[in-house]
Amino acid sequence: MGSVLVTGAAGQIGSELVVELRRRLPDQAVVAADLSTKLPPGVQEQGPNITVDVTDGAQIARVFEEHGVDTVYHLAGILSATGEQKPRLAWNTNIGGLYNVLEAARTRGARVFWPSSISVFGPDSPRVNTPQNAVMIPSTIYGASKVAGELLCNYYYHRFGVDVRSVRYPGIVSSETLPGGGTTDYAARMYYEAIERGQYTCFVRRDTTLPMMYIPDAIKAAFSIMDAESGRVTIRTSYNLTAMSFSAGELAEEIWKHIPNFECTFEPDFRQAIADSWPVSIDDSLARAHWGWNPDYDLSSMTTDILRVLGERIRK
Ligand code: AKB
Repeated sequence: MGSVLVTGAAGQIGSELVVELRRRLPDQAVVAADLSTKLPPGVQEQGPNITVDVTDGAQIARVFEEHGVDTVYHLAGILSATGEQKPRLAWNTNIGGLYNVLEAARTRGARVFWPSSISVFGPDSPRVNTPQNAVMIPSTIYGASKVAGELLCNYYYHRFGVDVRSVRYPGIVSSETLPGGGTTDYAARMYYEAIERGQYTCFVRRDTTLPMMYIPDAIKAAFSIMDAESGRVTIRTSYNLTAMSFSAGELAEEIWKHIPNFECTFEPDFRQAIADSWPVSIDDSLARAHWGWNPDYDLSSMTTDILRVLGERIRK
């Protein structure tokens, strides 16, 4: 039995995915890899953990070889807001890194999970209930790297038979590790600041509505598509995926139900234009039909759960 490699293990999804994988696969090595040497305690304590630069193809090939990797969750990447400030870094990391991972996977016959994003869509895509095959002309370098990445995955599947599977994540709301450098970060941050300080200045307008998902559902989606029988995963670019859509104002109102003194103000910055170019809701019927996608959380149940989890952590 080979090992499972998770790149971006210190990140928002990686830090929780590693813990879940180690719980699911007690007899298999789950190798947590990140550029940063600072891994969250839950990941750090269990091991094996390694430092990896995904843009270094020789290093990636060596890691696959040394650890006998047969499955990789390739999560390392630069998100939309940081991408606009550092476009070259975003392209090199997101596309160079994916290319290196797909090459290593091809050589070793490993399976690959790679996250795409709603950022593949742009101002010309229909914004409501955006279909799987809507026009994809994004306005960010991050979105461009996700479109190119989807095509690269599709190419490696059809040309070399690499079993690569992908979903287009919406904004992810997490409690363990807060997101960094994204446009949808305000959602997780609003919960955190509501508990920690009772006050938050949101960087998008009150009426900004985006597709979102609670982290347990994001992890469930990764496992569901990876567990699905190969023949059911007929889309090898990436699947549309969602759980809920809400505006920043609706999110604040949901938090007020639990924390009546919470103060939220709205001061849009450059991330507003990015948010305005993305869908407000997503049609994920193909993910539901092909491999049984079905999220567990809506805005109300997510809010109850995350405020409990964050409250317990902050009180400790
Ligand atoms: C971002 O905001 O950049 C990401 C995404 C939607 O892909 N969370």
